Amino acid sequence: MLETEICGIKFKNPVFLASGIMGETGSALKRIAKGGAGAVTTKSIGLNPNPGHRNPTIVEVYGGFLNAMGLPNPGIDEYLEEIKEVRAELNRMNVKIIGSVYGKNEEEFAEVAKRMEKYVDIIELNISCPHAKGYGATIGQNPELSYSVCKAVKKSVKVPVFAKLTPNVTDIIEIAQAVVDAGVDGLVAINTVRGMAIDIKAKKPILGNKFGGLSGKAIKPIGIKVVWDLYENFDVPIIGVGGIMNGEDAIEYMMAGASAVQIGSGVYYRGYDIFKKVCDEIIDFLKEENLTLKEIVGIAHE
Ligand code: RRO
Repeated sequence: MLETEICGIKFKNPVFLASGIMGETGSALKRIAKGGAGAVTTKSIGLNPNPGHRNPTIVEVYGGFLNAMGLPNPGIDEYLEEIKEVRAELNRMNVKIIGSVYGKNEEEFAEVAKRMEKYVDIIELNISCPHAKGYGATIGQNPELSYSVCKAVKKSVKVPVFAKLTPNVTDIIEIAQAVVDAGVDGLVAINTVRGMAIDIKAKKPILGNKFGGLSGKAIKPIGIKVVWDLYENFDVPIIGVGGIMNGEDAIEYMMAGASAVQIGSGVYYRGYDIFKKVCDEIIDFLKEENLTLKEIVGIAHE
C-alpha cells in the first residue's frame, strides 16, 4: 500500500532516514533498515576525513535538538567501506541508499559524488549545513554557488541528484530555482534552523561551536511551509524533512507536496523502528479516509 516510485526508483515505502542520524557506520544503517525505513540517508561525506566541531556538539532544547556536529566523517574512501559492507543486505531487504555529499566547491562535490555513485541509489547534495564555514549553507544561501555545484555534480553522475535546502534564507524559491535550473532531479527540505542555547550558570553558549541547527518538533511548521512553496513553484519530487514524529506529521508533509519524508530526531524519541510505526500510522489513515498514497501528495493545494 505504501510502495512508491520516485525518479524511476521503486521504494517499498516513503519513510526514510534523514542524513546525520545513525548514518555514520554500515551497522547503524542496517539497524535503521531493520526498523522499516524505505531508504536510509548516509551522514554527509566529504573528500577527506573531518573530526567535526569540539564538544558539546548536541544539546536537547525545548522542541527538539540543537546540534553543531561540524560534518564529522571519515572521508569518502573509508566511508565507502562501510557502505560496501551493507549494500548487499540492504538490497535483500529492498532498502535504498541515499548518499549525502558535501564539499567546499563544485570540484569536491563532483569528485565525492562520482566516487559514491556506484554504491547508492540517489545522491543528496548537502548545500545546507547551517554552521560549516565555507561549506553547507555558505553554498546553499547563494544561488550562483548552488547552481554551479549542482550543475557540476549532474555532469559527473548518472544517478538522480537531489539538493537539500536550508531554511536559513530570505527567499528559498530563488535558491530552489537555481538548483532546478542546474538540472537536479528533486529537492529535500529542510535542513536544520539556525539557533543557539546559553548556559546561564556558565554564562556562555552551550555548544562548542556556540550556535548550531535546530531539529525536531519545533521546526515542523517551517518545513511544511517550505515544502508547500516548493510544490507550488516546481515540478520535481520533494522529500519533506523536519520534525516528523508520527504518521500524522508525515501525512501533513505529503499533503503539502512531499512524495516521501525523512526522519531524524524522531529516532531518539520513538526508537529505531519509528519507520515501521510511521508506516503503520500512514496506512491506518489512508484506510480510514479511503485514499491512496498518490492521492494525498499535494492534496492540500486543491
Ligand atoms: O554535521 C553537522 O553538524 C550538521 C550537518 Br552536516 C547538517 O547538514 N545539518 C546539521 O544540522 N548539522
